[in-house]
Amino acid sequence: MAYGNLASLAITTLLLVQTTWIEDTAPGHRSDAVSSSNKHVIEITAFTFQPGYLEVAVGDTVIWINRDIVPHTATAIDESWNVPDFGQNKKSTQLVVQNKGIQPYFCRYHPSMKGTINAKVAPE
Ligand SMILES: [Cu+2]
Repeated sequence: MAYGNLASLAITTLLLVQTTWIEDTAPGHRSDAVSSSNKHVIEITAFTFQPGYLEVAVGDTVIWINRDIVPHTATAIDESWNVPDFGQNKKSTQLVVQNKGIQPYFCRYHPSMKGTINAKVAPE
């Protein structure tokens, strides 16, 4: 009986050690998970998307922030997606990238404003 209690105490201690070890390594796993669905910010200043070319992964979120005093849009040239009118210093509606491939876009109000998103499939 006494031996049995000792054995269960030893097992409990072992489990505690194992739990601690898992907690120590968990933050690394969490940051890996975050990096598989990144957020990207494109700022608009002086009628220019910055950066004008952005590589993302499918499932990533792209946020446009307008630093100009006039409204802009971000609209796929093939119309497959559209981030509608967003005013000064306002974050756009967040776009979650659904399609892979090179996706040129423009501003509906200022068609000379152009940018490109290149969406790749995220590695497993
Ligand atoms: Cu514009």
